[in-house]
Amino acid sequence: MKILVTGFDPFGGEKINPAIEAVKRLPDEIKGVKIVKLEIPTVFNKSAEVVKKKIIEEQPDYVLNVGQAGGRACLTPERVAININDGRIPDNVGYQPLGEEIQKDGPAAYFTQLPIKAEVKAIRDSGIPASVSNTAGTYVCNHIFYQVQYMREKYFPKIKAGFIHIPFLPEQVVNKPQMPSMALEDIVKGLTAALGAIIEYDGKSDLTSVEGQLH
Ligand code: PCA
Repeated sequence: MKILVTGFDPFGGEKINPAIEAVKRLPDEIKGVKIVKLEIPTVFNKSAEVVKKKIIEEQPDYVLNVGQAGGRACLTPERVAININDGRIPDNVGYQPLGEEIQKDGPAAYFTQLPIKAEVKAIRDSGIPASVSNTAGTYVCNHIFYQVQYMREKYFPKIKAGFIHIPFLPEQVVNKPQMPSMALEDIVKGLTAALGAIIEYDGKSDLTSVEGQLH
């Protein structure tokens, strides 16, 4: 079995993106499963082309995309990707879509195939805070999550795919004292635990646990 894990490059004026920093530091193998790592640009469409090329090359069983969610305090496996590009800021080539569909012939949304509740439990069991998220936003992270789901539907039906958002690193918030952050080694530990859960739940349905939110 093989899992492709991607991390975005820095965007929005940041010098670093914890996503690619953490992805780079993941083990090359977890529970006997090969982990293939890939840096992708924070750019609408181009990010999807880069991931598609790597899927064709590597033929992974799973794809997990990882992105920075500045302001979140814990690791958040995402439940759903929606068919909209609505940039609050331009991407890394200056493109700022304001409410366009990602795919004209795609559904409004896709649910992940990954066991998000099992991921959350495994991350917490490793000593790192986690919760299920019900929105990946409307920027490049939601975009890649949606695009991989669309690719899966059209070209790679055997793949299972999903997304995890992660907090800022402490060095990104030294001048923002109210902003949460998490040490890189803790993010790596949490992602490793989440990947362990994905592997363990291969072929099984997700854990049943209380992770719903009122709003
Ligand atoms: N986070 C952004 C895009 C790249 C990243 O790491 C997002 O949440 O959309």
